[in-house]
Amino acid sequence: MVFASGARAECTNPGGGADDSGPAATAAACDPALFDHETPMSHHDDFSENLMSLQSHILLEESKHPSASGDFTWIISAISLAAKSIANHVRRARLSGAIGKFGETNVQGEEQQKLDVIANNALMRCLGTRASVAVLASEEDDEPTILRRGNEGGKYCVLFDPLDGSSNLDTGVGVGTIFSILRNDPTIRDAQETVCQPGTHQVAAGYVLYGSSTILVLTTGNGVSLFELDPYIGSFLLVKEKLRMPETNQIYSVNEAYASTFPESYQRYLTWAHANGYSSRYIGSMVADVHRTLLTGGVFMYPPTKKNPEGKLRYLYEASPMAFIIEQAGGLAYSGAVRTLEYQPKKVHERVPVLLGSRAEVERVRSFGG
Ligand code: AHM
Ligand code: MG
Repeated sequence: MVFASGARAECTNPGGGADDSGPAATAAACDPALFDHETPMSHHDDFSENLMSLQSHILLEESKHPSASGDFTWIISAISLAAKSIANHVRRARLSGAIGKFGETNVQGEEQQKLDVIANNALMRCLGTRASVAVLASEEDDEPTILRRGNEGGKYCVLFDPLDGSSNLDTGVGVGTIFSILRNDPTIRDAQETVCQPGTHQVAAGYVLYGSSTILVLTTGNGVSLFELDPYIGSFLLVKEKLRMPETNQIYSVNEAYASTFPESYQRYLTWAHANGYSSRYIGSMVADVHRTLLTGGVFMYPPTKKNPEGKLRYLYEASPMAFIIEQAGGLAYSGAVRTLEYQPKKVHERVPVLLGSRAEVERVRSFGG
């Protein structure tokens, strides 16, 4: 098998100052023995002409902007490192006794799973050491954490849902981390106000899917890139750039058990879809459902329900970053009548309705009235 020159480049420039893989992984990547195996590494053959790690990709993107300081690369490397740690915990969860409830509820009244806490700690620890991070806001924490003020170098706020869909962990279903990166305005003293920015202000957004493989999807506003974690070398490798989602597909993804309490417009759409040969796909884990929608097209919806009249999903670290990704891939995303990215949140844990997916299919849902 031929291993791409990009892999060798990793060895000569393993970190560029922002290594996310750690010495062990770098050593593994540079071990010539690894390059000689026919299997199991022969899967690289499919894209061996363009073997590029997440870190190299970000460094390359930054090099196109002469004013870029590299701070952003450090943040992505922290997320990547935390994601690898979380992926390991998720994969070994049952063996290591990490399945099950932690025994506390978070600020939103949801029971925390042990892995929610593990994932939150991993992200807090990795991002907390990055000098350019001013504020961290997590689904699992009541209030955003202020790490440093603007005059102390804090340029960015990072918001995340550490382990979305964690109530599914017992059954081995795919779960994920969702993140959103915003600029920090040093003139605003209040952390809550600082992070309450519309999605259009995002510098970057992404998610990590811990499924049959570990996938990282990222946008910095210049298209969507998809990376897959190669467990043999410990790096996220670029699989697809400028990903475009299908214009349309006859698939809807929604918890249909709540349909009788959806707004009537959604009910009318579902009745129409039933009569027109649609398929339904719903995992109940947003990252997995959105990822499938991104790749195969259709719509994902979490409308207002009787139980959650505002919608269930949180704006800042669920709806907004997913909307950024979907729009960058050519799709559309709405929260009620407003384009999700233009919504102005008022609270860190605010919930909104979500409708996102293929352009034509989202427009079709909206044509039923909402
Ligand atoms: P979580 O952040 O507490 O895990 O909840 C969010 C999850 C999403 O992943 C998913 O889309 C939704 O809740 C599923 O909700 P439901 O079980 O009501 O269909
Ligand atoms: Mg969540």
